[in-house]
Amino acid sequence: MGTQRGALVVFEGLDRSGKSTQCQRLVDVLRANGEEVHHMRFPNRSSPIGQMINSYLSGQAQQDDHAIHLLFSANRWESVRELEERINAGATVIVDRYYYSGCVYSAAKHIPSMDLEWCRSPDVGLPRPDVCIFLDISAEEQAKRGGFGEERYEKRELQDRVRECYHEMRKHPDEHADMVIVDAGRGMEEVEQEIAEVVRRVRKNVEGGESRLR
Ligand code: DGP
Ligand code: NA
Ligand code: NA
Repeated sequence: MGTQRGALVVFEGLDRSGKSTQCQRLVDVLRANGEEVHHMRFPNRSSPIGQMINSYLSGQAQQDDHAIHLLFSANRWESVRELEERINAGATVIVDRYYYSGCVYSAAKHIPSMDLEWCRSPDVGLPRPDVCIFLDISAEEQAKRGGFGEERYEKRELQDRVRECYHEMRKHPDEHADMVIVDAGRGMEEVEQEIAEVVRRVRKNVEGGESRLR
């Protein structure tokens, strides 16, 4: 009998949604329970491609919008073997941003030659997660949480369009995988508990063979 594979859990959300904090807390809680967990985040800024992305996001470098889109995708593809190996070895793999971000941040630019379908295509074939936990936050709550950082996409108008694109993606669950929406406008612990509940359920489905990676 082979090793039971682990679950692939993706977190998505707007900037300032508390996504990275929640991701880290889940990783910590599972590890404290003695679970095998592998934490990844995209963009992975440590590789040469990731360093190009980092320069772009920080405003140090310019890139054509199509070119940067493909670099973000390549940055996921260069980690796919690591991701699959960890899952197959039985670890729960928790990923902070994935191809959903790849779609929506580019589609939100409203460039005619970059519609949602074009934006999705370079990521087609990446392992489809067992769950995508979408941390939803209203524009009002996002504004209350204080100013955005300095990075390229942290601007009110673009964030509103990103929010719309995420909701647009949810209407096509077959193509884009199911999202579980979590209201991230609440207190940290409430959000954390709901996420823990979702992850428990998903892992049970994986163990029972009811959730298949595609
Ligand atoms: P983070 O490190 O999670 O704050 O993400 C950095 C920024 O990059 C954030 O504004 C979201 C954006 N982003 C993440 N993945 C992608 C992607 O694949 N494509 C594009 N265009 N933007 C992305
Ligand atoms: Na950010
Ligand atoms: Na983040």
